[in-house]
Amino acid sequence: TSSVKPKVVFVLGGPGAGKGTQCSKIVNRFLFTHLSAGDLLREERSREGSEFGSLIEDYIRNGKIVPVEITCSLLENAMKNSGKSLFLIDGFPRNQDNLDGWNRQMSDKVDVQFVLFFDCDEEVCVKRCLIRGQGGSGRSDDNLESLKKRIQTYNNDSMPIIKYFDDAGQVKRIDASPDADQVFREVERTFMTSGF
Ligand code: UP5
Ligand code: MG
Repeated sequence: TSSVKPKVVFVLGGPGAGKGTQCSKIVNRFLFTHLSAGDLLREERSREGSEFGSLIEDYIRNGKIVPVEITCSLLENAMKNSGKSLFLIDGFPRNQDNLDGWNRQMSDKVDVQFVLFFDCDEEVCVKRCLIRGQGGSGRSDDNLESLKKRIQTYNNDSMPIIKYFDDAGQVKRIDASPDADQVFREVERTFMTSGF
């Protein structure tokens, strides 16, 4: 076992801000492994024999945040199974329960480098998700009703976590409203100036 802890960058921002899109670009350019908490939950939802399938679907459709024990274990297992040591954790932690659970389970096992925050207007976020839904994303939460709940959860529960990290000087903010390539130029600059 290595004595060097895995390094983590948290990637946060509203629904549709572009977290997944930018993480793919980061992975192509830097030596990071991308772990989307939402993708891991959707995978677990459809896993044969999962005891959490219907719970996860209910939470996702209603834009609610799944209890941290489930999400954090999926993240920890994915980190272990990857054999890698440099991670983008996309879409987590998104409320106080997530942050507390992470601190209990993971904070002494990994080093969090910074928080990459994709800042994007609500209307832009909603529009992007609706367009994606119309294109057949298959996501049960890419509809107006779920999006209203996702936005509400983001404003009420996730923004305070971003504020907490910002007050601790850990946030690198990116304007996520330009086109994806333009956003990535800022992202690339951020990682380079952070030594990656
Ligand atoms: N797009 C991307 N960038 C663009 C740009 N610059 N200009 C124009 N279009 C752009 O992008 C969304 C869409 O916009 C795509 O079609 C893309 O092409 C386009 P994407 O990169 O997918 O944005 P992202 O921020 O990843 O949006 P996503 O919908 O994945 O965000 P959410 O945070 O809502 O979704 P997530 O999968 O993280 O979570 C879903 C649900 O899972 C949550 O609501 C919650 O119920 C549950 N969850 C938990 O309970 N706990 C967790 O820890 C995580 C999730
Ligand atoms: Mg995503």
